[in-house]
Amino acid sequence: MANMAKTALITGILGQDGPYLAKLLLSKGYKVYGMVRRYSNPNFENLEYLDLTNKIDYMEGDMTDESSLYNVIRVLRPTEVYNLAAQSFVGGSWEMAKLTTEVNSLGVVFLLNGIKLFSPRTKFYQASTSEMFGLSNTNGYQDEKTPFHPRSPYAISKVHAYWTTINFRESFGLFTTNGILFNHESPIRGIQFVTRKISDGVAKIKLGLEKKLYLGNLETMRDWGFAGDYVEAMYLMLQQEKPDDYVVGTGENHTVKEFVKLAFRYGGIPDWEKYVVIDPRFKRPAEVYELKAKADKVTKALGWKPKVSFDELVKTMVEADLKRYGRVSKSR
Ligand code: NAP
Ligand code: F7E
Repeated sequence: MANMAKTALITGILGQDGPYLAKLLLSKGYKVYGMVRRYSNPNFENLEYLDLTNKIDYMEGDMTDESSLYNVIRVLRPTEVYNLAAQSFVGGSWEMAKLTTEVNSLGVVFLLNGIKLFSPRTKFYQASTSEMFGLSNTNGYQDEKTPFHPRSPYAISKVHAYWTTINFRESFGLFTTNGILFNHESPIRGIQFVTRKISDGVAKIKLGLEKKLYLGNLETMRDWGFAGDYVEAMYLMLQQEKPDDYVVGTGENHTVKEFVKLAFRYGGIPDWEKYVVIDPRFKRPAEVYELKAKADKVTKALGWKPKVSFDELVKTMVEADLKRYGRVSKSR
C-alpha cells in the first residue's frame, strides 16, 4: 500500500531499459512518468512491444537543455528518478564526442542540480556502466573496487557522471546511486548493438531477406544478461535506507563469436561461417576486450541475482526477430 503514492520519472523511456523498468514499477503500483525529448515523430515501438504506451504519462525534456530538466523536476517532484537517457552507443561516440559528453555528463549535472533545487528528497538512480572499467580488472573480474580505465568518449562521459552522482551525495546529502551495469540485452535492444544486430541478421538470413551479416571484432568478451532482470536491481537500489553503488552482471562472459554461433544455431542455420563477413568499419579505435562482473555485493546486500541464462537470452532474441519478420521460412 505504501507504494501506491510513489511516483517515478524515467528518462530514456523510449530506449531498451525504460520500458522494462516502467513495466516493473507499474506492477508495484507506481505512477510512472517518462521523459521524452521533442521529436516530430517519437518512436514508441519499444513501449508498444511491452504494451505500455498508454499506461505512462509523458513529460517533455532534453538532457542537453537545463531549463527543461528543471521544469520536469519542479513540476513532478517525483519520489524516484531513474536516469536512463544517454547517447549509449560506444561505437558512435568517437564521431559524436561532444554530443555524448553533453547528454551523458552535463545532463546529469543539470538533473542533479534540479533535484537539489526543487526536490531534494527525490532518490536518484544513475545508469553507470561496465565500460568505465575498460582495460582494467581485478583478477580477471570487475567489481566496485576495480579502478576505471575508460576507452571511449562514451565511457569517459559515464565516468564523469558516476563521480557527479557520488559528489551530490557527499556534498549535499542527496540519495544518489550508481548501478554499474554490465551489458544487458533483450528483443528491444537497439539494432546497432552487436547482440540485436546478430539476432536481426540471423532472422533476415533465415527468411531470405539478407545474404550476409557484417561484423567487427568477434573475439571480444562481454558479460551479457537480460534487461528485464537488470531493471529489478535498479529498483532495489532505490529501496535501501542508504545510497550506495553496485556492480550488476552475471559473472559469466562469452565472445561475440559464441553469440554468433548460438544465434545461427537457434535460427536453424548450421554453417554460420558462410554468412558472416568481417568488416573493418565495425572495429573500434580502442577496444574493450574483456568484461566479467563480480556482482557479490548486489547479491548479498539486495538479494539480486540474474534469472535468464546466456542460452535463453540468445534464443529469445532470435525467436523474437524471426517472429517480427512475420513468418518462419520453410525454404531451408
Ligand atoms: P538506449 O536504448 O540507447 O536508450 C537511451 C535513451 O536515451 C533513448 O530513449 C534516447 O531517446 C534517450 N536520449 C538520448 N539523448 C537524449 C537527450 N538529449 N535527452 C533526452 N533523452 C535522450 O539505452 P539502454 O540500453 O536502454 O540503456 C539505458 C541506460 O543505461 C543508458 O544510459 C546506457 O548508457 C546505460 N547502460 C546500458 C547498458 C546496456 O547494456 N544496455 C549497460 C550499462 C549502462 P530517443 O529514443 O529519443 O533517442
Ligand atoms: O558491442 C563488438 C564490439 O555495441 C559489444 C552499450 O549498451 O554495453 C554496450 O556497449 C562488443 C564490442 O556493446 C560488432 O567491438 C563486433 O566489443 O553491443 P556493443 P558495448 O560496446 O559493449 C555497455 C555496458 C554500455 O554501457 C553501452 O551503452 O561487440 N562488435 N562486431 C560489434 N559491436 C557492434 N555494435 N557492431 C558490430 O558489428
